[in-house]
Amino acid sequence: MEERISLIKGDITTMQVDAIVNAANSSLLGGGGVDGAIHKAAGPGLAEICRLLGGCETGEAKVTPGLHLPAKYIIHTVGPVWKGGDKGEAELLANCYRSSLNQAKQHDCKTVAIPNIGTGIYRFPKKLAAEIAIIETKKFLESNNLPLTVTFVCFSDENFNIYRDLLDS
Ligand code: AR6
Repeated sequence: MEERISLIKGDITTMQVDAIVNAANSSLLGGGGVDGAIHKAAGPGLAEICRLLGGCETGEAKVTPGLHLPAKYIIHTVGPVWKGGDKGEAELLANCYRSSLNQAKQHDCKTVAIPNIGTGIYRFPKKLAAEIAIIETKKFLESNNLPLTVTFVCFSDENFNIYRDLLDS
């Protein structure tokens, strides 16, 4: 299992993988954070394609081509806005990982990179989000042959350190 999960600190838009995951909003029309960076790097064609998808529910995931990105596909998922923890946020975030990895599998992706969904503008607590990300990814990889590898891409030192400690333990 260990060799199928890796961790790096960096910008997900530069990842040379079959698919990157985007932390989008339910309109899928773009926004700030990693979503803004992905739309900027993929080019204006991405918003045009996303407009045709009719939005996305929280916890679900939809796929577009990567356009100008090195990645072949972008898997857009919508994390929950953190409202204190008693609004099903943890289960919704787990659904983001399940749906995204399932889409990767359906699209025959061998390599996938995932950012820290929900932990920016949506304010999901970072440690809990990392625990959910790692548990759900391990579970999925244990019962599926694809994707072969998942790379967690952390933009901040804080998230990188949280993931490193959890993956080491
Ligand atoms: N590469 C990797 N990770 C990044 C990058 C990047 N280039 N840029 C930021 N991050 P956020 P959310 C990290 O706010 O909390 C958007 O407006 C960032 O440090 O992007 O799910 C959407 O349209 C943080 O750890 O996503 C939605 O409206 C993580 O990505 C809303 O934000 C997620 O932070 C979604 O909020």
